Amino acid sequence: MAVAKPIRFLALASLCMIFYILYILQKPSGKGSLSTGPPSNDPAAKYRVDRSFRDPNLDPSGEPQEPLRRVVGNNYAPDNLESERANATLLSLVRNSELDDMISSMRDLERTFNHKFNYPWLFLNDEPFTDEFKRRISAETKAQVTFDILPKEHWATPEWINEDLYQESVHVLEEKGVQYVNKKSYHQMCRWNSGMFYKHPRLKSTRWYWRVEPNVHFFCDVDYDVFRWMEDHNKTYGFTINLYDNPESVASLWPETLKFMHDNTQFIHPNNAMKWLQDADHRPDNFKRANGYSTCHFWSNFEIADMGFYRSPAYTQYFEHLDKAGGFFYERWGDAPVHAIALGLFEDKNKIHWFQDIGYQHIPFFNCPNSPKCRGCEAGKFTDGELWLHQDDCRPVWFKEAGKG
Ligand SMILES: Nc1nc2c(ncn2[C@@H]2O[C@H](COP(=O)(O)OP(=O)(O)O)[C@@H](O)[C@H]2O)c(=O)[nH]1
Ligand SMILES: [Mg+2]
Repeated sequence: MAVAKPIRFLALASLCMIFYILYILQKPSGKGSLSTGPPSNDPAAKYRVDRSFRDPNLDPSGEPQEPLRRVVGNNYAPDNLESERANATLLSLVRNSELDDMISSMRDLERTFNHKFNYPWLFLNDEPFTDEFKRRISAETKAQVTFDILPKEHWATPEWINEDLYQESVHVLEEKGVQYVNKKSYHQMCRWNSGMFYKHPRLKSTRWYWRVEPNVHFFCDVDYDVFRWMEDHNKTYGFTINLYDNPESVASLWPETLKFMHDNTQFIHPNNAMKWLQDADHRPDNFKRANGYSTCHFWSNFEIADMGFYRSPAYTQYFEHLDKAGGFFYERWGDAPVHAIALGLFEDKNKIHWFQDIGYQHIPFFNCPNSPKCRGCEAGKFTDGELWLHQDDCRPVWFKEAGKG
């Protein structure tokens, strides 16, 4: 039977339409879609260590799982001695000269979190804080604020560090382009953040800390008590950003770690993240130049963590071993890779939590979720710097090895 031409045309057009609709429904798309693939028009894709990675921050997300403790009546009032606050503090090591930047960080954290929960702030410095610093900082919160100086012996360069050898190493590492290596105080700061901060007398009986640096930003309302969340969900360490380090700054950190492990196998956790630490596939050159360590670490300018971990025999002995080896000065071992390696070896990887919901920036990187609780950051944006900086994002490897916590 012959079919009229207009009818044939209509049938063909309908078929095309059906195929087009099917194509649109299947196609992976950008922000807010429920698809699982990476966005097709992503200019950073060629720099990513895993090109099939789709940033979870593109997809709508909310708060972590219940139980979540919230403000009810005066349960978190600053002067409530029976408050529901955990044994925790907001903690900043900071210089007098960073006052304006510190106030900026503090305003963001007070606005998004702490004006509700009123956790105390502790400010530490290797020099006495000025009156102006104390006055202007105290005006930014209704929570308790404490200022203190570091015990001299916590900051001082250890006596076994040879000054000539240090100067020689600075010269070598400068040639290799390692940042800040000629600043002694930077080495001191990294060592202090690795093995000293939790020994400060003011923190003796405190369990939890949230590390806050000057000139960082917080973008999203956090309406539950993050410290109680860590406690309730049996977590040790919380992070937002996971990055590769400059391998030249940690060239002998992994070999020293192997020596320590050889003599201390009892400290290795059965559910460790060794595969993440030793991943050679995603940045093979880093792995090679860092002598067996991927250089991936939790970016430690943001940390919400249990100081019990650092006070454990495993970490205490590990830090002592590293400190004696001298790499905080002869190289530029950072507290971030030191914390990360220790966590990856001695802790259950399920106790490490990605705070997806805490919108955060420390120049030049972001953690910015797709959530109505956030303002001022673009969901899924990892950096506002050069596109090649995307190569430093090692979250895909952490998520693959350990999940999202
Ligand atoms: N009191 C004091 N704080 C320091 C010193 N060096 C660094 N810090 C602090 O240590 C943290 C890390 O230093 P920063 O300069 O931000 O290092 P970066 O983030 O690696 O560039 C910040 O909170 C600084 O305020 C120092 O010599 N004295
Ligand atoms: Mg910083």
